[in-house]
Amino acid sequence: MYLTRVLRAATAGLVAATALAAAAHTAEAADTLGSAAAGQGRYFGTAVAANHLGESDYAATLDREFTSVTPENEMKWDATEPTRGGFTFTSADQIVSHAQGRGMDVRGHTLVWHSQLPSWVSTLAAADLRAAMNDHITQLMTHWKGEIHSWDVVNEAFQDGSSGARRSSPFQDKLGDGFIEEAFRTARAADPAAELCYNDYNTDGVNAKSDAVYAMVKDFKARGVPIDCVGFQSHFNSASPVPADYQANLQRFADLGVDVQITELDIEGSGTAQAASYGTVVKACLAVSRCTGITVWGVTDKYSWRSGGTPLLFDADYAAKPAYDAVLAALGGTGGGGGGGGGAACTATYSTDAQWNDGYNGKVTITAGDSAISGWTTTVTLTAPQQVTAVWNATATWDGSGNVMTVEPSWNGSLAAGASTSFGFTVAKNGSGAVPAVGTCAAS
Ligand code: G2I
Repeated sequence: MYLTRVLRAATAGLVAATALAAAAHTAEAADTLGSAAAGQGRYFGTAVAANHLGESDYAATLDREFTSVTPENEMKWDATEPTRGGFTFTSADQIVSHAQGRGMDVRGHTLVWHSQLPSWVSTLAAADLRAAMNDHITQLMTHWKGEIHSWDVVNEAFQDGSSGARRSSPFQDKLGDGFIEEAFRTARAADPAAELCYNDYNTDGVNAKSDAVYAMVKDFKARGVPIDCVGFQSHFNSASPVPADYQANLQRFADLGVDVQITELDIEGSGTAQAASYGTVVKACLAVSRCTGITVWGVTDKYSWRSGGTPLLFDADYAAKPAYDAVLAALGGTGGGGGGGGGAACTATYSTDAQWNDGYNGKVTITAGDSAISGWTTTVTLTAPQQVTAVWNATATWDGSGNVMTVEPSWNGSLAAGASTSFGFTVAKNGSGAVPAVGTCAAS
């Protein structure tokens, strides 16, 4: 009798231990950016610099977390064809072979761009420039034929601001608008397996520049010019925050019949506010079925092109930041993998309270997840010309545009597991009937 009980207990213990191991394994599997993104049918990539691959923390973080790489500078024209016909692929090859050895995809960046362009290119006359452009595309795409999942064929060809015009460059100035189409046709012939992308910045929301790119892509699709994807660089900071219509903008491009990719994501800032913005971007991509993947523009703040703004997911010591936890949570991953903050999570939901002729009171309910939290933050994005005239039960700070408020608790930061609090705000409609958009909730 006693023996049977002991045996049963031991067997039960064994079963429990096995179940625990299986659960732990499952948790581990979704515990990195790459595996969590894969669970959503997406890749999660980073820009990589060949000269850091020898640094063990850099390589370990890269190899653990990411499933796609973009050479940050190594495939650009100045790196690959510094003199006419003198092709050098060594640094880029280092990145490609590192990626291939670990089953990662490679994004090619970039074939035709006005920047990091060796001076010999800009001295050529039109016919010669056309030949040089096509040769450059063909040589690079042939060298890595079948090895690149997406190429940024043309990068940043449109002007900032309200003109919707093409940017002045040797290509634009000497070959005219048609250079973009020609580059895509040459690219398709060189490696038919690669997705061909147009990539740009300040096109992340609906605006004059993204409208111009949209018109080009629509025209390309209508005329059968080969284009498969549009890259949204997504370099954000307080002066240029995640636009309220980010997801809608991705969706309208996807509706043209191209994939969309977030290609160079970084968001200056820190703490829960930065985390909330990252969460918003990831959720927007997941909400658009043709958003096939996200690339952040670097592994660590230490080597970011704007390291002073600490815009990435790992700090200079390779510790995972709150932004990392927010991304992982948005991807449906588990736990604060890589050393982050554990299970703190929250949700933010919007409702409209009182309404009157030219105004209304908005209410946001914050609810803690499965564990208690000690702080939370989210964003509320208004549509101009609406204006917030009062906020209660929270502290708000405004971005440069005056449309996005980042909200933090005043007294109500600590919530038990599953408990809720709310904050409110009064809005002057100023003639607009728009409804505010609430961003991701980030908890600490
Ligand atoms: O500027 C941010 C990105 C905007 N979209 C296109 C991307 O290709 C661009 O990346 C940045 C790289 O992150 C920087 O690393 O492009 C810059 C050049 O436009 C890169 O900076 C350059 C420096 O200007 C050079 O002095 C330096 O030799 O990086 C080179 C390699 O470290």
